[in-house]
Amino acid sequence: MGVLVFGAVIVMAMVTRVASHDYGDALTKSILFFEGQRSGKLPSTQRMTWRKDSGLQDGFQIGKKKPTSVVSGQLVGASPSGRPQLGTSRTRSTVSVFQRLERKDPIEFNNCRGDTLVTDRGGVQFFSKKVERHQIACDFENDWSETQIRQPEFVRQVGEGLFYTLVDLVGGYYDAGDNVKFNFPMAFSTTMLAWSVLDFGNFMGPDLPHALEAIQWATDYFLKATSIPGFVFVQVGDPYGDHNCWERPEDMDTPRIPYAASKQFPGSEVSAEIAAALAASSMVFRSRNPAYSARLLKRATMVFEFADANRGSYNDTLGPWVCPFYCDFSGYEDELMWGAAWLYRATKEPKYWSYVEQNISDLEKNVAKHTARVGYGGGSFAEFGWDTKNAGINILVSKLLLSNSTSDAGPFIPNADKFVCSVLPESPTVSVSYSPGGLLFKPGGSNLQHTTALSFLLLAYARYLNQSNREIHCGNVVATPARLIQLARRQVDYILGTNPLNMSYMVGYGNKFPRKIHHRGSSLPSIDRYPARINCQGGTPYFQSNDPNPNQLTGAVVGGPDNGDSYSDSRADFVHSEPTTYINAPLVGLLAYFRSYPPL
Ligand SMILES: *[C@@H]1O[C@H](CO)[C@@H](O)[C@H](O)[C@H]1NC(C)=O
Ligand SMILES: *[C@@H]1O[C@H](CO)[C@@H](O)[C@H](O)[C@H]1NC(C)=O
Ligand SMILES: *[C@@H]1O[C@H](CO)[C@@H](O)[C@H](O)[C@H]1NC(C)=O
Ligand SMILES: *[C@@H]1O[C@H](CO)[C@@H](O)[C@H](O)[C@H]1NC(C)=O
Ligand SMILES: *[C@@H]1O[C@H](CO)[C@@H](O)[C@H](O)[C@H]1NC(C)=O
Ligand SMILES: [Ca+2]
Repeated sequence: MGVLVFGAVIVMAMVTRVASHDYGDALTKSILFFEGQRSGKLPSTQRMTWRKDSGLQDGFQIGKKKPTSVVSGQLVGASPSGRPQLGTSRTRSTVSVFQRLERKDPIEFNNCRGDTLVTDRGGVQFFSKKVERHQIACDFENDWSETQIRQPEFVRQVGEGLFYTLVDLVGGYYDAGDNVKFNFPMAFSTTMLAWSVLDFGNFMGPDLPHALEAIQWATDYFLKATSIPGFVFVQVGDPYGDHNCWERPEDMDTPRIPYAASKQFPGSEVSAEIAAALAASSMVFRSRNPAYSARLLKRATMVFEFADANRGSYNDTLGPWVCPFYCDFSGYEDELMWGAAWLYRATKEPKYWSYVEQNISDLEKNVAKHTARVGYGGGSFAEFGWDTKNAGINILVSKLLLSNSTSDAGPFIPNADKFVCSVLPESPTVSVSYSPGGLLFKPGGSNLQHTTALSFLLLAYARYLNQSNREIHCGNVVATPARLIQLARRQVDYILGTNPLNMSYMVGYGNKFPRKIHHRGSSLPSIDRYPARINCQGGTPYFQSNDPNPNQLTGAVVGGPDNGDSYSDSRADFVHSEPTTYINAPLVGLLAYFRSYPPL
């Protein structure tokens, strides 16, 4: 016993003596990762060259018959890309949907303009004889009424908010290891990239231009996704079709259905998060590209207005296609508040401040209402991620309040303090857990998303606190800004390799890192090496192979180890081996800061 304790002390001493990480190298890579996730026409400056153009028809597919690729029979071995959070387990409804996809007979029906629309491939692809480019097929309000659809029960299954028109939706990012463009997490990742640049851009050195490019790759796409007044595209690609295949994005032949929120089919969480992303990004580009910045801000205000005026969750309007992938668990109220907070920062218009101030007290209730079943440990003020913005709102607003001694703090600063006390391991009210090796854990898959997002908030808040000479009291425990920064650094160091396995969870950083990540493009040979098409099922042997991935997705941070610090490096184990854009986005800011402030 005594010997064991002694051994543990030695290990800990050695871990703390480990040489400082090369945060600059990790920063470069963390941004490079976004190039590997790009959809659309790649520019000549593309550095991750094994990736090629893809999704060039996104938004234009309707009216063009494409070869079908969904084959009858068993599912490919590919597990669906998964990133549930909040302790919900992923629902595997894939099989029943697969049967739905197998349906052979097309369905014909007329839309409000009299165009004949034919569904194909089991009702997931739509064709119109008369739809013109860039023109809305018909007034959405009058469309999809059941009397015009010959088989309403089927179309309901498909999703009533299904949108069919031709609109340029080329660009944006694949969220993770699959080829769907999920705008909800994409927008959150963009907001976090923008916040990273706003707070830590000065520390990015030669990587700053690349961070700006990474933001603009998303905002250019969001301008397209919100280009038709009254509509906000929330997703491109039928996720079931996509997840049934293991295909390179460059070979994609799965249905690229665009889904949109509208007045009649609200999607306030996605719309408000897109507004937040556009507003935050407008601040990033304000001095660098004033015309572009103004465009982003104008669109942000319009999209926010749309989200607020047509309140509702895309769960309810597009549920069959957005759940169980990026369901809205926490409700849309937090995104409205978050969008308003970013718009207040970007415009300084008092109406946005009143919006935040007047609604904040309801937020906790609202979120509690939605998440009673899921059960947040410690209250919603402690939550931050693509689904729940609460902790982020409090900390974002605290910056404004702490620098403004005349204003009343309201619940924001106390809530931000409570957030810190829910994360600090020595706090009496800690609600997260830590692995024996020191990694922060929260329930739900893809754990490093929690680690990076919460660490980002700790660092950002520490700097706001320091500027106003504050420290936090968690019961009898005093949390200084320096302590918050130390904890955030500890988490980043763990990710980079200061952990019991000595394993970096960032692909391409250090010598020991994940080799078999759950990522279609990375695990299949690149077009350069294998130009022939690899179809839907053709990728299965690569998915099942025990070989390392042929293409290095440099900078990708995976879901991470389990809560016993083990990692199996298995492609099928998507909860642990899949990278996502929202794991990396907050990490970009953290690495920038630590690059300039290495440990003393
Ligand atoms: C959205 O759907 C999920 C899964 O069905 C559910 O758990 C969640 O409560 C829903 N969210 C809202 C805001 O209704
Ligand atoms: C927020 O406050 C405004 C008044 O500023 C009110 O009109 C609006 O309904 C509130 N929004 C929510 C989501 O409760
Ligand atoms: C900061 O204080 C000034 C003066 O009281 C006030 O006009 C302004 O709205 C305050 N800003 C915030 C974010 O409270
Ligand atoms: C805290 O503020 C002091 C004084 O402005 C500054 O010198 C120091 O660098 C700040 N520390 C951090 C971690 O920001
Ligand atoms: C990790 O590195 C430390 C220090 O170099 C070493 O003592 C330990 O055995 C390594 N652990 C593993 C699992 O490789
Ligand atoms: Ca939410």
